Amino acid sequence: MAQLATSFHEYGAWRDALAGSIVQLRRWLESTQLLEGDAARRLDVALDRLSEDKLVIAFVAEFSRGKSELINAIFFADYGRRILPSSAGRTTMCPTELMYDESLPPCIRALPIETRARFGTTADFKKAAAEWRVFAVDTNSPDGMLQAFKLVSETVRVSVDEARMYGLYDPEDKDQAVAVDRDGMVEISRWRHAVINFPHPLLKQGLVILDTPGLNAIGTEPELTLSLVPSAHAVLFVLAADTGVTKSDLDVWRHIVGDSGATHNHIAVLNKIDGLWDALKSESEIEAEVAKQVASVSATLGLAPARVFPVSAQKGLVAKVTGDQKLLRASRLPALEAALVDLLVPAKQRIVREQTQAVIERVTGEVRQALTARERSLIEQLYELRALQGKNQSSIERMLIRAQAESRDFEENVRKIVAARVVLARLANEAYAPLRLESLRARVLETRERLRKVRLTPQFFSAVKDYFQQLRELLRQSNAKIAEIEKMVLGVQRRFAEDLGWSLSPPMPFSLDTYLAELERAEEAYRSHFGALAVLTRDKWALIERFFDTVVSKSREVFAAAERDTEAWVRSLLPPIEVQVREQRQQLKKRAESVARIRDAQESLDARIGELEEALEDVQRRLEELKKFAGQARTLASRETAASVRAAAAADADTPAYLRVEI
Ligand SMILES: Nc1nc2c(ncn2[C@@H]2O[C@H](COP(=O)(O)OP(=O)(O)OP(=O)(O)O)[C@@H](O)[C@H]2O)c(=O)[nH]1
Ligand SMILES: [Mg+2]
Repeated sequence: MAQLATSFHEYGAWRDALAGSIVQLRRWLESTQLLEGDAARRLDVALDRLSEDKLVIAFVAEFSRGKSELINAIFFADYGRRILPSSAGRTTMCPTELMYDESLPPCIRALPIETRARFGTTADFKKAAAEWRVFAVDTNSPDGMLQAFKLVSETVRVSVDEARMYGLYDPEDKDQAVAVDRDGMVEISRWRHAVINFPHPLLKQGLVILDTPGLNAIGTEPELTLSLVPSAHAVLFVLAADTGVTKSDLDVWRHIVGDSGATHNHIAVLNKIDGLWDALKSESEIEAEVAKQVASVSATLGLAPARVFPVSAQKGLVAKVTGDQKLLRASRLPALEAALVDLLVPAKQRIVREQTQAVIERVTGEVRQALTARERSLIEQLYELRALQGKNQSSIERMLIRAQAESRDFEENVRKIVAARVVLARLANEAYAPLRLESLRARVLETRERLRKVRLTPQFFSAVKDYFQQLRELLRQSNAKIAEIEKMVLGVQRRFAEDLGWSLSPPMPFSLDTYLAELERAEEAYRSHFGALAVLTRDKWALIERFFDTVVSKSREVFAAAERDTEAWVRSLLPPIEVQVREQRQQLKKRAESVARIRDAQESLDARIGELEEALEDVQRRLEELKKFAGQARTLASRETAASVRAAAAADADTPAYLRVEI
């Protein structure tokens, strides 16, 4: 973990420093009255994003492959014992998130399994704190923690009917039929989901570990497939050397790969290699055996051999607890940890960097534009007034008339911007309309109605297909309006460029394509789960309905995010022009007023020139300061962590970095 800890710490420090530089920039903008409402909002969003930044690692596998043991070995060896329950047979019964939210005391929050009979996904229930049971965790007592963490393996015995109601029993599944006892009861998890809030150093840095239960859980808790696992930054798929890749392992693998659309952040772990250690075999024989298994896993999963890590979680944990370096090396755990760092940190840093840099560049760019416009106008005024020095009253009069005319003429531009605002508001409403939750709700109701009618017939599949089709159509409608808005804003900018010689940066490129892709992924997941179902039974139906709930919840999420992003984008379009118009209008007014005062001998020409010179110096100083702040933030943002440097070097050399890490 030392490597992970160092790397995370380095990344956390980078992120905090970056946030610090944004805070500084924001304070400076505020103190110099250069902070516009929209820019302030954007900086705040960037800061929130940095403070809520999470790195999620998901552990997925069939039951008993050693997911929980691996988590214990990688993250919790310092406690000197197993913290997460790990034992033969099914152990972890519900999806478990380990994270740290400092606004809460250390605790375990658990969502009762009974909520599965009700409408709503885990994500929906996350918003309803009262539905969760909260158990305190005493972090000073490893025994107490161990006791508390046992919660994730708690089970209850319920009747087959009750299990069916929760979508946890399928009579066609032979394994499940065997599990029914003489009284017609089956054992199911007591909890639907658990969130462990725990002040572990890595969790404090924003790491989130997702431990999942094996066996069928992937099929029965659709949220894992649709949301939790695909949004993880790294997915560790665990296999065991003693079982090899079984059919059920492959089922799990296909689901996670199919659902997340790519394997770029997937690692396969071939666990329990200690089973291959054999005192009667030479080291090279064992090595050859391991290599053979790795090659076979790599071929079966279609994953590069460098992405398959043979380890012994159990021996790794023992080695760390007892400080046995030789055993630790033999467990090969450090190589996996190094790979995790090199997979996770650089990818995450790149995303955070790009997002943050874009905001900083945009905001500082707009402020620079406004300041440069002010500078230009001051220079022009100074030029004019200097030319008046030593001139008679009538030239001053002529200049006043010209200044007043220019100020009046400029009002035309103010009207133009008001008109643009009206047009934008209309177009924006047309772009939002398809994204509004009401329009989604109408489609959902319609589809649910249809599903009820076509229940248990193959028409069911076309109803779901149409549902996705309609949703995509809504996003496309909105996309078309967004393109229209962009064209309109470019037109306005062009007019200002032609009439006044302004150079304005074009609107940020924006479309809803990423959301379209997300919907496609959801549909793909749906298809891969149910597309091959030939017969629809009542119990499969319960499963499908539950999956559809998750699809609805996911689409709600997608639409809400699409609407929020579109609104933010629309809000950012006119302010840069408005700021310049306001600025110029003020300058023109001031200029006419000051020439009038000079004419009336209320102010001397020299004094006014002096004032303007001071104002010019002030603007130029601010431009310098702005450059300094922007430069600082830029340098910070582009600083690489050691893991990123390694990853970049590896990309150059075309060899995975973790192959070259010294262990
Ligand atoms: N020999 C050996 N056994 C291991 C190793 N890792 C885990 N095990 C054992 O495998 C069994 C299952 O481990 P768990 O950590 O509970 O597996 P899991 O994948 O979390 O299983 P579920 O929670 O049921 O999904 C336990 O008895 C572990 O002691 C290993 O590296 N070597
Ligand atoms: Mg487990």
